[in-house]
Amino acid sequence: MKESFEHFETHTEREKAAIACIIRSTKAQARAEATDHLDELERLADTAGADVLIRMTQERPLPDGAMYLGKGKVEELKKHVEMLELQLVIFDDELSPVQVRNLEKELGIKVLDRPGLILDIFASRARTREAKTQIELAQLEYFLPRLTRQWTHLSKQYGGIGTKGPGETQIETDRRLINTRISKLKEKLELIKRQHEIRREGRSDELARVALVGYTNAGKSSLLNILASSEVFVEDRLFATLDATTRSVTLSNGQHILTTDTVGFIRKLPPKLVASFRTTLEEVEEADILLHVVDAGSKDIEEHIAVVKATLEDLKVAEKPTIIVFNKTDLVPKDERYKIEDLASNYPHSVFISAHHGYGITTLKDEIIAILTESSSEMNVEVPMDHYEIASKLHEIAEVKERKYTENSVLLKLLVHRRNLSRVERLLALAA
Ligand SMILES: Nc1nc2c(ncn2[C@@H]2O[C@H](COP(=O)(O)OP(=O)(O)OP(=O)(O)O)[C@@H](O)[C@H]2O)c(=O)[nH]1
Ligand SMILES: [Mg+2]
Repeated sequence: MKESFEHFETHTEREKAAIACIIRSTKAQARAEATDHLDELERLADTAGADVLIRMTQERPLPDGAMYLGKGKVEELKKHVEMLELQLVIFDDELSPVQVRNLEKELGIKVLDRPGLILDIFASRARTREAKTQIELAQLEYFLPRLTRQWTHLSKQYGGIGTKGPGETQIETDRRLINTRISKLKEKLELIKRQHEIRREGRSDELARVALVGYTNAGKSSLLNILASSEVFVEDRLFATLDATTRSVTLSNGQHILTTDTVGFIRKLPPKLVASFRTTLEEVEEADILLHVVDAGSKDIEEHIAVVKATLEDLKVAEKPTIIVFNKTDLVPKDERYKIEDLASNYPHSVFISAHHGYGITTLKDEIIAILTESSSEMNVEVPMDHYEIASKLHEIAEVKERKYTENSVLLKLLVHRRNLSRVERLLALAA
């Protein structure tokens, strides 16, 4: 059991799937919304390694307690399962353990819900020890309530599409074992967290920090690449990034800042899953400024912004200075430019860019400078000529507003971010 938790085997074969959701009202808007959500679910399924052959929807105000869909719809779905030889059905909402059990019994194939599918993608994409530990914990916590008195279901439920989850070989597993594993993983994460803290304390280059946040696929990694001339992994799939990557970025006033790319958010992500990413998202908690990247070419801009804001609130970082960065402006057709004007007036602290074309990047950097300046103070310092290296170090961590030379020294008027005040003082002490 213990060993099998450590390994996720990847199957290369793609599975045939159906996706389903209920539409809660008869209004056209509810129908359009459901189509959007199913489009996104289909992309998620594709990322996880399943081909969606059929979509099912049912208009009803509330899901059925026993099977989510009504009995007639489940019958219909069952016919499709047989005819199309489906191996999997994915529901757009979180299902209760009872619903999963009933549906699996009725349909005879694997049943997943949106959070289960997302977990599956995370599990197959996690690379670092930290991400793997976080995912395993999230998987166990998510599946534990679904395992009650259904131990023979463990393998079916745990194994998602692309991955063979923990416990596949151990049908005789018991809850106590899983709980022990959960506490072990929590300890491991606590240790990783402490290591992070130690690393942070030891970091001599305490620069201002900016974190990129946003809906998955908005272009966060692409933006980091253009800001830092780096080559972080970019892909037209959901959840390309799972680990935080930090790069140094030079602003137009010569100041260096650290910019971190983070995991994307998505609608209907249970808060528990977000919480399991706490260690990765610590970078967001540490940031001085958030760049909230939004795909301006999307049909669902407002909903994406709302989902990200709610997630930031969950993480208790919603109060941080934030710049909304509308990316992919190149995808907005010329005759829809009015949309950009509308967004600009609805979101006063926003910048419009195209990470592909490099458009708007200077304006974005200037906005960052402006926010950093608000939390900076002016300092007049004198650096002796024989410590000129200190003057150039100061140039990296503060903005030099004025520079005057005397016979033996250089006089600098600096604008120093509050985060760097103590570092400037330490540097000056070296020159004293
Ligand atoms: N047309 C256009 N496409 C873009 C732009 N920026 C990014 N993309 C594309 O959008 C897709 C997603 O980009 P990423 O940078 O991976 O997005 P992300 O926000 O990091 O996504 P996750 O890590 O999956 O959350 C890729 O196919 C990019 O090439 C842009 O300015 N214009
Ligand atoms: Mg990314």
